[in-house]
Amino acid sequence: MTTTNYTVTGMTCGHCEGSVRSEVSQVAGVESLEVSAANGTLSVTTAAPVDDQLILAAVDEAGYSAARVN
Ligand code: 9UX
Repeated sequence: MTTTNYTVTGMTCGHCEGSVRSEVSQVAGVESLEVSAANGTLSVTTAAPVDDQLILAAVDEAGYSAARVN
């Protein structure tokens, strides 16, 4: 398992979190994720190293902007 962390800008409420969760959970290989509007963070756990472009695109699709931290 690999956990990859991102900062996400623009989320301010629980519905924002839900939008990000909904999109990112559909990315191939994503096992679980944690998203926090309060902290502006997203952590994605995958079986194999994550494809950043897919995660970044999914967050963009939800209407927010992500940057990888680690
Ligand atoms: Mo809540 Mo987030 O009303 O973009 S959905 S602020």
